[in-house]
Amino acid sequence: MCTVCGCHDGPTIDGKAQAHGHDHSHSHGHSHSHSHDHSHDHHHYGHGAAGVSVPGLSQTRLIEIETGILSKNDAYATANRRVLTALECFAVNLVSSPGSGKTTLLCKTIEALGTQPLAVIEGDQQTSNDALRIRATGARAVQVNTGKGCHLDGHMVGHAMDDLRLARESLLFIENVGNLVCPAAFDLGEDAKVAILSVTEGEDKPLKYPDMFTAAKLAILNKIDLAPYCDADLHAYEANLKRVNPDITILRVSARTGEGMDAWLAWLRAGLAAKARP
Ligand SMILES: Nc1nc2c(ncn2[C@@H]2O[C@H](COP(=O)(O)OP(=O)(O)O)[C@@H](O)[C@H]2O)c(=O)[nH]1
Ligand SMILES: [Mg+2]
Repeated sequence: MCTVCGCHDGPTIDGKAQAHGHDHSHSHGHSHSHSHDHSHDHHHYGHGAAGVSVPGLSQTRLIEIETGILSKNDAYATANRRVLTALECFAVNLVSSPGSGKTTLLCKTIEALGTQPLAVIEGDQQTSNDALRIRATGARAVQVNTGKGCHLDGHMVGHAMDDLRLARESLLFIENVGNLVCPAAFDLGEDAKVAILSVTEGEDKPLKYPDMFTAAKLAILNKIDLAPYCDADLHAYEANLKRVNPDITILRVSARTGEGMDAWLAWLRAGLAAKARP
């Protein structure tokens, strides 16, 4: 049970409960702020050494819990990474808020990649909608439903990878649960987190959710076809992304019109080539 956001176990893969549960009680950074014109003593969530405040739990205990959860996750992620390296697979973890266009981009990417071997792991709290959308392109996909969970973890992805029986030199796309907070903290064994930020979300989102954009190697600024209709300032999006992560690569894309897709496909192909053993 998550001490902060209430998410807990109960994941299924293609509707089936996972073969064995794992005790997964984690705590991760989560803060809120509120304006008030009165003064009293109270917690400001997100303050303190643990970066979070939970009534009844000390900062030391919170740090112990978080460290335990993340180190367990890291062990699963390391095992996944070993499998991916042995298979010379390039894996990307697509992270974003809900509705930024992850599944649409994936479907267009799969069509554009043609015969390139690939597979997809879909993460959502409920429904198999996205796995069905991916399978409609002819690609293999498994759906992980996280139930109350707010992110995929290394253990779920390991099971899904087993189900997919990945081909050598293939691409693995992992579409994480739509959430700009929690997935940032969880390594899945991927080669890169790719943050999708659509131009309808507001230029300040990298500043509000810096962990996600710091964790990502690549940011896709999606839905640029809509930029003229929502007064989106693409330079401001890019400046804010660079402010939280000066090393981030940014690509302007429209999954709808196909603009920018070539650069994204080139980025994927370069990643795959870099995984090949000499
Ligand atoms: N105009 C426009 N709409 C897009 C684009 N990409 C996705 N969408 C739309 O955004 C909505 C959410 O897309 P979806 O792929 O389900 O987002 P996800 O929740 O991140 O997987 C759908 O209505 C898509 O058709 C884009 O580049 N331009
Ligand atoms: Mg989706």
